[in-house]
Amino acid sequence: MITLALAGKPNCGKSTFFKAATLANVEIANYPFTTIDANHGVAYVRTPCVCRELGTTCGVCKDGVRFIPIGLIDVAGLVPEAHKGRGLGNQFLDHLRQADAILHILDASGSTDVEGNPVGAGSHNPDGDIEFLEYEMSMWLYGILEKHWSKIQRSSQGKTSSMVLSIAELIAGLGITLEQVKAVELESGLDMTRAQEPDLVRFCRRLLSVAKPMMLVGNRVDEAPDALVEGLRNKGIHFATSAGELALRNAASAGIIRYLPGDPSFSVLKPETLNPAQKAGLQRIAAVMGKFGGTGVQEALNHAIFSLLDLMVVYPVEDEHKYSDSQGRVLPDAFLMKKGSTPRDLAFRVHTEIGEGFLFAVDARTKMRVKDTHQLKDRDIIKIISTRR
Ligand SMILES: Nc1nc2c(ncn2[C@@H]2O[C@H](COP(=O)(O)OP(=O)(O)O)[C@@H](O)[C@H]2O)c(=O)[nH]1
Ligand SMILES: [Mg+2]
Repeated sequence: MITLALAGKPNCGKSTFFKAATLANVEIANYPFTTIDANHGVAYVRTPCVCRELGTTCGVCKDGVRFIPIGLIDVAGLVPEAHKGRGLGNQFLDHLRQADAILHILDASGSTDVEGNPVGAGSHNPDGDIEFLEYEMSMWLYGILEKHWSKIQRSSQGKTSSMVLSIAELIAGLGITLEQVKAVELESGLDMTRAQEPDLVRFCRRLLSVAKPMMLVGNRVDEAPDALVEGLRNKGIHFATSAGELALRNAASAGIIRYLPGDPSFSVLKPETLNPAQKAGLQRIAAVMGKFGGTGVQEALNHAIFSLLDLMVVYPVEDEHKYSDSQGRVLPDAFLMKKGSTPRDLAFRVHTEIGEGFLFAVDARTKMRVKDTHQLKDRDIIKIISTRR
């Protein structure tokens, strides 16, 4: 499963974001909430379901809104010099292995210092926190390379191509591929055999930006002074109120409001059940949503999947006329796939055996056969013909 990690200093709201994003989706997408361990969960990206466009109803989406599961990891908070073992040290970096992309959660309210200690809203400029995650990650990766560097040099006998292979082998477990190492080595123009510490640190930074793309989420925006928000705005930051999203999802689960994650606003269903404090709380959230176009939590997840990772949604079906599987379930699955994926890739995604027996595919919209080299498009509905089933 495509997995995102939430990283940042302590107290920026990672766990609140995690809770908000993983909690109430059980009912929304009717997908089992899986806690693989304490800080792994299932979140969802939001997309308009194709069923509406096809003039059918699928039974999976909610009012035409489809939620597709992704993995989410709430990574241990990190402090400056974590790569040297400070705070929880390298533990957070270990969690990043499984991540396809990273949401760097910032405390946009400036209520916490660089170590995450509470200092009062507006007292710490979050601008200074932006750099440090990339720095810590680069130094962590550099530390791994450095530890094995003399061995890498010896075993590759001064040949750059062998060095690249050895590096890729060493860091394969971090979710960094040989192709990525090769591409960054080529782009760097670096003579690996003579690389010095600053060269390698730069190399590590670039490699991480390719293998673990990162986006900035300015959380706690509900308590952020305007001056801080304005200062952060031109840095490509996505603002969020995780606490607001959590409250809304809880209220929606309780049937108090009507709200789907990612909606720009909500409506109160049972005003009579609210006490004055709850009313005021919801009004505060509504005001923040009005200002930022929503709570920002769903938007951040969607941005990571559809923009940062550039994934698309493909619907596999077995009956191209009814858009259903063999049991008559309409559009039961929606897969997130890399752009450039082919019908054969989709077949393997459905099942290894289906992939191995792949013959051809049919575009369910046009009922036309598509070649296995054909690149799938976003929102494609595809029937796979395979010798196996
Ligand atoms: N006002 C406000 N407080 C938040 C928000 N997100 C988190 N917090 C608070 O920030 C503190 C730290 O949150 P937590 O999720 O434990 O942070 P973590 O250490 O990064 O996991 C808690 O007191 C949260 O209630 C938010 O969006 N708005
Ligand atoms: Mg936490």
